[in-house]
Amino acid sequence: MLGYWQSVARYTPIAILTDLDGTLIPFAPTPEEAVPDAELLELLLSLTRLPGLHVIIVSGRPHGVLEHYFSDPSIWLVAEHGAWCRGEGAWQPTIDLDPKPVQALADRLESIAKPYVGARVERKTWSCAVHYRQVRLDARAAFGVEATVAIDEFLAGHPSFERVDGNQVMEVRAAAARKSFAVRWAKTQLADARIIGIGDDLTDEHLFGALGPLDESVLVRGGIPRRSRARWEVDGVDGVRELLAFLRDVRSGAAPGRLPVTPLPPPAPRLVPSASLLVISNRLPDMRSAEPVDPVRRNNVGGLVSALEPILAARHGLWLGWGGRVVPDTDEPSHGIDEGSSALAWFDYKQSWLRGYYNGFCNATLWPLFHSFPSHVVIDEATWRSYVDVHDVFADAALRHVGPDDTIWVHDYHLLLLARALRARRHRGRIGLFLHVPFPSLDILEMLPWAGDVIDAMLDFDLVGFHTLGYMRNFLTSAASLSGSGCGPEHVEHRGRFTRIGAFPIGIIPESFQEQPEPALVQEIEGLARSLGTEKLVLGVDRLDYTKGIPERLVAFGRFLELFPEWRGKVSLIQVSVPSRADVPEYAEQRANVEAVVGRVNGQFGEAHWVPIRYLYRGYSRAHLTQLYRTARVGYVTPLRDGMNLVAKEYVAAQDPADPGVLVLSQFAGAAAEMKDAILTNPYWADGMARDLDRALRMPLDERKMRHARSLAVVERTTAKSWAASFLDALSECPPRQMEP
Ligand code: ADQ
Repeated sequence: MLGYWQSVARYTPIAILTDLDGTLIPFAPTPEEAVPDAELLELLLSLTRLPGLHVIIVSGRPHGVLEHYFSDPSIWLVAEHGAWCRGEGAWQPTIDLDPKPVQALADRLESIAKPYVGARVERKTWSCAVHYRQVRLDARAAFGVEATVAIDEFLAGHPSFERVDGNQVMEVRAAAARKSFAVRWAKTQLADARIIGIGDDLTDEHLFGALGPLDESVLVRGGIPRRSRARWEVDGVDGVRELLAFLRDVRSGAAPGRLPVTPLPPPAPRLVPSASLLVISNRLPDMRSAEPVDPVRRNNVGGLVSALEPILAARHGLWLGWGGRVVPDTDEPSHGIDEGSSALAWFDYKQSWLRGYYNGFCNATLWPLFHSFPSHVVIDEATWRSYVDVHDVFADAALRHVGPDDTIWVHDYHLLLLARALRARRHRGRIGLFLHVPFPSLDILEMLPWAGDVIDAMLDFDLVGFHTLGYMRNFLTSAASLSGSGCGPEHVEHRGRFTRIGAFPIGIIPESFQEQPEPALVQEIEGLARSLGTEKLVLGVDRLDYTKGIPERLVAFGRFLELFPEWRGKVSLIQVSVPSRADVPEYAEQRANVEAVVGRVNGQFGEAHWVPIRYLYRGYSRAHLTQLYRTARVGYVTPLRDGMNLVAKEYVAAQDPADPGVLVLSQFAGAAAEMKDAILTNPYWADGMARDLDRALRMPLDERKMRHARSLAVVERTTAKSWAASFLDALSECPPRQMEP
């Protein structure tokens, strides 16, 4: 651990983002009495004098107070939980809201507080806090009722504000002001900076939650023990100061003192006590119909099921969706509940829904549109109408299972209008959407005649989550342009509705790709490799879909054999493609196309003792996939566009750390935003892909080990479980919706 923290301390550039009260200085009976001392100022300045190191104080205090305490411009400041920041220049506001209403609330709270000795109202620009620590115990209840009535009335008319209760303080503040803003701001000001976030209270959890896989989060122990997203902890203000001195001394080459941090175990998913949780996806994880079970679908949702199951079980939750059976339009679709390890509420589709909604608008319009394939996009008003209508079916089905205040988590592009349909049925509870596919740029989205409607309906969700910051930015730009909404860095405000926007990169359950395989399975995969007459294997694993870039990959492999003839007879590519949407004509075409390229490359280069490409059109069990991943020297994951791409993470998880393979990853997969130690490649350029493959095959062991260790750290940090927990945490923090009477 000492060596690890020494390497953290030497990293350049580094940014220390630290809270003030309870972290750098101890709490005092009133904020005015908690003041930075000379020793602290000297410690902070000695850090900012070191090249490549920045100190940013991130506090809930008013910006004027921070300015007064830290006038030296080398210390950067983020005040009022992210509403103001001061970097190289003058103070900048980060939110665009009229502060007058909250100031009027502060006036009202002050007049309520007057007769209560000890009650104090603290004013900030977009917030006000009511402190009642010093109000006599027997007067607190009466004061609390009066203040709460005033605050509730205010919140009913001002959806951009929220109430946050602290230790003997109630605060009303702009919902957009979050300490997570400080992380994004630091990353834009200081490109490639590694962040050490330090804090003690709940608002610091937003900061910890926004940190990337290479950043460090440090919880300051002192108050009531609580669950935290932090990776490390220190003991009180003294521990923080000791840590800062350690960082300074290591970095400046002086003899460091004791390292005061200890590791914290990763948090268990928070199981928010609530009546229930309803998860909705187009298709249910397990089919109750008599159809043969499609292994990909099972595998595909496997991560989702394992991530969501404990949460659903603890909250008496339910998963709702299409059970997989289709009935003629003349029949009444049936519905029911299957009780299993998690309860599944299913209903049947009518034939016309499958045609118009699922194969039509979902798969022939939204899928290519969101993956930026404009030439594949079909625009058809009839399928759009079907899409709108099926949302009513889903909304009615949902309300059979939840009360008006329950939380609903909706998945993917099939259900973008669902919050609107639920609000129309007076659902007040929180509704979140997670989009598993990319969100395109505005110029692509605008191809859709109903783009404005779609965006407007998405703003009826309380939280919309994406895999990456890039998709999130595309959404914010589209929302601002198509619906004229007001956008902050992490929210959209439109017609009195407030929608939080966030990036929640999905992960896998790494352990399930690290189990020891049965010896028979090892032999089977070894036999497969031997039958190809090769020394090294390159592996592609995908659903057979045009977005996955399979023909392009095979063409690039042919090019690789042309450009690097020394590899002929020594390297083979195994491409595993699982059937997908085979009833859509375009997908059948894709299959024929892939088979044609395989034939061409094998015909051109193959020899009696060596097969260049082995194409396997089938699904495999997880154990088989794991062993294939382990055997392959290169994971060739080159989609033309992909929301995340879990195969990239599975490949990394399955490697032997002592002799790992190399991941060659498309720069257009969402995973590329996190997996910076893969070899990133451009799937549209065959020669570039060929050279990247050559480089991966020649990579020395030391470099392979180093890149793999860093990629594995990413895969283990953001798992399927932490993804589900952080989305639900963020959803539970959304201010409740006020319904119009
Ligand atoms: P998919 O487009 O299905 O998912 P991906 O993330 O790669 O893409 O997941 C595919 C899953 O299917 C993997 O778990 C893989 O192991 C499995 N699989 C693929 N081929 C298989 C085979 N032949 N046999 C067995 N299993 C196979 C969508 C988005 C992605 C996003 C996920 C999750 O398109 O971008 O990563 O959702 O949000």
